[in-house]
Amino acid sequence: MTDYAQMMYKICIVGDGAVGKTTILYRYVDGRFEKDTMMTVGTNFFMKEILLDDLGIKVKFQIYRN
Ligand SMILES: Nc1nc2c(ncn2[C@@H]2O[C@H](COP(=O)(O)OP(=O)(O)OP(=O)(O)O)[C@@H](O)[C@H]2O)c(=O)[nH]1
Ligand SMILES: [Mg+2]
Repeated sequence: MTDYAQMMYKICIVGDGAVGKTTILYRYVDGRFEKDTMMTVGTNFFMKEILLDDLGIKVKFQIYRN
Protein backbone atom coordinates (compact mmCIF):
# COMPACT_ATOMS: atom_id res chain seq x y z
CA MET A 1 0.00 0.00 0.00
CA THR A 2 1.38 3.41 -0.94
CA ASP A 3 1.89 5.89 1.86
CA TYR A 4 0.65 9.14 0.33
CA ALA A 5 1.73 12.57 1.48
CA GLN A 6 -1.41 14.64 1.98
CA MET A 7 -2.22 18.14 0.79
CA MET A 8 -5.39 20.11 1.39
CA TYR A 9 -6.66 23.08 -0.59
CA LYS A 10 -9.67 25.24 0.12
CA ILE A 11 -11.14 26.73 -3.02
CA CYS A 12 -13.84 29.36 -3.25
CA ILE A 13 -16.06 29.53 -6.36
CA VAL A 14 -17.67 32.92 -6.95
CA GLY A 15 -19.33 34.50 -9.95
CA ASP A 16 -22.47 36.08 -11.33
CA GLY A 17 -25.80 34.34 -10.78
CA ALA A 18 -26.82 31.41 -13.01
CA VAL A 19 -23.50 31.13 -14.84
CA GLY A 20 -23.12 27.43 -13.92
CA LYS A 21 -20.99 27.42 -10.75
CA THR A 22 -23.00 24.71 -8.99
CA THR A 23 -23.39 22.68 -12.19
CA ILE A 24 -19.69 22.55 -12.95
CA LEU A 25 -18.96 21.43 -9.38
CA TYR A 26 -21.45 18.56 -9.61
CA ARG A 27 -19.78 17.59 -12.87
CA TYR A 28 -16.28 17.66 -11.41
CA VAL A 29 -17.03 16.10 -8.02
CA ASP A 30 -19.75 13.56 -8.92
CA GLY A 31 -19.14 13.23 -12.68
CA ARG A 32 -22.74 13.99 -13.57
CA PHE A 33 -24.75 16.79 -15.17
CA GLU A 34 -27.34 17.98 -12.64
CA LYS A 35 -29.89 19.81 -14.74
CA ASP A 36 -32.30 20.82 -11.97
CA THR A 37 -30.12 23.05 -9.82
CA MET A 38 -31.81 25.71 -7.73
CA MET A 39 -30.31 29.10 -7.03
CA THR A 40 -27.71 28.52 -4.29
CA VAL A 41 -28.48 30.37 -1.08
CA GLY A 42 -25.75 30.82 1.52
CA THR A 43 -22.54 28.82 1.35
CA ASN A 44 -21.74 25.14 1.47
CA PHE A 45 -18.96 22.99 0.13
CA PHE A 46 -18.04 19.96 -1.90
CA MET A 47 -15.18 17.59 -1.06
CA LYS A 48 -13.00 16.03 -3.72
CA GLU A 49 -9.97 13.79 -3.28
CA ILE A 50 -7.51 12.97 -6.02
CA LEU A 51 -4.47 10.70 -5.95
CA LEU A 52 -1.36 11.80 -7.79
CA ASP A 53 0.12 8.31 -8.01
CA ASP A 54 3.35 9.29 -9.73
CA LEU A 55 4.10 11.83 -7.00
CA GLY A 56 2.72 9.75 -4.11
CA ILE A 57 0.48 12.62 -3.07
CA LYS A 58 -3.16 12.64 -2.03
CA VAL A 59 -4.80 16.03 -2.59
CA LYS A 60 -8.01 17.01 -0.84
CA PHE A 61 -10.08 19.90 -2.12
CA GLN A 62 -12.69 21.64 -0.03
CA ILE A 63 -14.58 23.66 -2.62
CA TYR A 64 -16.84 26.36 -1.25
CA ARG A 65 -19.45 27.92 -3.50
CA ASN A 66 -21.92 30.68 -2.97
N1 LIG B 1 -26.99 23.13 -21.13
C1 LIG B 1 -26.24 23.55 -20.10
N2 LIG B 1 -26.83 24.17 -19.08
C2 LIG B 1 -26.06 24.56 -18.07
C3 LIG B 1 -24.65 24.38 -18.05
N3 LIG B 1 -24.15 24.89 -16.89
C4 LIG B 1 -25.20 25.38 -16.23
N4 LIG B 1 -26.37 25.20 -16.92
C5 LIG B 1 -27.73 25.60 -16.52
O1 LIG B 1 -27.68 26.97 -16.12
C6 LIG B 1 -28.55 27.18 -15.01
C7 LIG B 1 -27.78 27.80 -13.84
O2 LIG B 1 -26.78 26.89 -13.39
P1 LIG B 1 -26.26 26.87 -11.87
O3 LIG B 1 -25.17 25.85 -11.81
O4 LIG B 1 -27.42 26.69 -10.92
O5 LIG B 1 -25.67 28.34 -11.73
P2 LIG B 1 -25.01 29.05 -10.47
O6 LIG B 1 -23.88 29.86 -11.00
O7 LIG B 1 -24.69 28.05 -9.40
O8 LIG B 1 -26.19 30.00 -10.00
P3 LIG B 1 -26.45 30.70 -8.55
O9 LIG B 1 -26.37 29.61 -7.48
O10 LIG B 1 -27.83 31.29 -8.65
O11 LIG B 1 -25.39 31.74 -8.36
C8 LIG B 1 -29.15 25.79 -14.64
O12 LIG B 1 -30.45 25.70 -15.24
C9 LIG B 1 -28.20 24.83 -15.29
O13 LIG B 1 -28.85 23.60 -15.64
C10 LIG B 1 -24.06 23.71 -19.17
O14 LIG B 1 -22.85 23.50 -19.26
N5 LIG B 1 -24.90 23.32 -20.15
MG1 LIG C 1 -25.34 27.79 -7.44
